[in-house]
Amino acid sequence: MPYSMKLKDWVQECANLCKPDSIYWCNGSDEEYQMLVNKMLEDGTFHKLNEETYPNCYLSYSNPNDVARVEHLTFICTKNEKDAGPTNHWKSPDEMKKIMREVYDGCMKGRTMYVVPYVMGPLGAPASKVGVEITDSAYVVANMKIMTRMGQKALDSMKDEYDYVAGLHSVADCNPERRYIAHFPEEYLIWSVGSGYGGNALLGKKCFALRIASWLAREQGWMAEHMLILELETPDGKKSYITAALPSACGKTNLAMMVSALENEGYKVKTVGDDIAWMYIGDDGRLYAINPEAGFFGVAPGTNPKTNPNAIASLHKNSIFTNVALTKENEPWWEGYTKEKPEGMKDWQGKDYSGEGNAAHPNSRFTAPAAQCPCISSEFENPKGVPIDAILFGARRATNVPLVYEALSWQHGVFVGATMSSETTAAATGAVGVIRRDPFAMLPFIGYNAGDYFQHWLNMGKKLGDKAPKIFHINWFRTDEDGKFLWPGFGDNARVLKWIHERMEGKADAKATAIGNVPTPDALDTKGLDVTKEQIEKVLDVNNANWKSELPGMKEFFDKFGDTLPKEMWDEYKALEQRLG
Ligand code: OXD
Ligand code: MN
Repeated sequence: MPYSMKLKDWVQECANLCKPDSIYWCNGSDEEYQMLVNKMLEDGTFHKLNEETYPNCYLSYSNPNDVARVEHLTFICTKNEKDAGPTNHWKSPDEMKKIMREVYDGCMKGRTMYVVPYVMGPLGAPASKVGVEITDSAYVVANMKIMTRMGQKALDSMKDEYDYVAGLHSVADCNPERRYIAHFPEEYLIWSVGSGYGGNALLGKKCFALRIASWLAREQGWMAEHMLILELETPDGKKSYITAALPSACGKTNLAMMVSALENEGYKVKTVGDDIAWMYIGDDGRLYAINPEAGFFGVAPGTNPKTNPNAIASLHKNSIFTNVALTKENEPWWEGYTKEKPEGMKDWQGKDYSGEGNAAHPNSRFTAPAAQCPCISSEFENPKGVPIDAILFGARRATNVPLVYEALSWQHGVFVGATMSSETTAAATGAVGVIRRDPFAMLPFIGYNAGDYFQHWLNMGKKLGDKAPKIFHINWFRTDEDGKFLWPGFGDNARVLKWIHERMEGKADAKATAIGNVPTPDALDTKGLDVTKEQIEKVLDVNNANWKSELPGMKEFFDKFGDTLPKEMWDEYKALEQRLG
């Protein structure tokens, strides 16, 4: 999986272009981390939090114009436009490089250029891969230390001097007019300029582990997905592994770290990953997943000891907070952390908080080491990964979409993934709460033509045959007429996992509907739950008339793909249309 230049030559080429004062190769040691922290404390990038309650934790404010992923400035630069497909922004590699070279030219004058080698995936795992990020941001280096296996160990993991995905990053002048997140998948190359925000700047995450990796995965016969990986221990003491694709800021971290409401019944949840899964077919023909990341870059707002005690425990030491508010006690705070707003806070830009509007930015984040998570699975570092029994697709939908349903086959499951739609969130700039199609929760992350991506999913299903995981769709966010959530969510989502598990064992009842198999109200374990039978019926309801109104949007989306849409997707569309009557 080679980049075309020897690592040292590429670093020199980048230095010639960006003209830094000095070049620093990161070794990944704790001393180095401390050195970077000290530098950032000195120049004001980092603010030290309360050492007693948040030891070794720091707060950083971003430029207010730079708080989220910028999908409109994110490009897939393939030689042929068709290879980027209708869901990506495209520019030819030559044109994009010409534009970006002008921004890069001399952008690191007066700065240090950090060379950050990193491994995505457990060390020594056959599915792991090396990346090297060049950046002028110490904040990025510190985050990469938490989010990846970074430093000398990555250099040691390279098979030869070409064995890496290359990523050049500079915050430059952080100008939204000169901000580009560009991918050159044919070259295994990423160029990012003008932003310091995680998803744009920590190049191991979205740029490599999803966009470039999805391209590689198609070439090489595996899958790179925007999915959490959870371990479900069942009363018989067995462990199942489930991946779930949900759009950004729709609760992947909460689901992955859930404290099960059914622990007493023996259903326990452990975390393998909260954002990205790399999946490959093992020697036994089953699908295995590794988490390429080593940390969590989680959405802070809404996270509290009730909604996600494991995240709160994970972030209490050795963590970085970005764009949260600051209390008088020098502790981080965000909307939903505590019921009452503390008095005398600074807001996410470090200004005295007036009490009006948000104190923390809606997309404020914590960066925390996965190893600190109390519920991290013992399989987290397993180089083989974990065998996947079920794949869930999820969305944030107030209407129409029931709490859970089971796809009728792998092919139907691919159709369910391809037609996913969800309300937009603050993780990307743009309007929040608008319904958009988000196939496989990968709309902003598929590094090639999404039609070819659907075909790749179909091909993987054929290879897996009867060993393919079962596919389900979940929606925790359905509301009643008054806009109130019908389902309690959080730990009670274990009740849905129980039904899914029992379906896989051939035990639980389901009702066939036009869209797939939905639990009968009695098949869902609602013992001890304070919801009415009517509410359960509502949250599971599939209304054919309403679902018919979903069809035109699906068709419009599929029409964009022309001949790159697999015929099977139209077959499934017609079958759904027919079942809806
Ligand atoms: C993320 C995202 O940060 O999806 O994980 O935006
Ligand atoms: Mn994500």
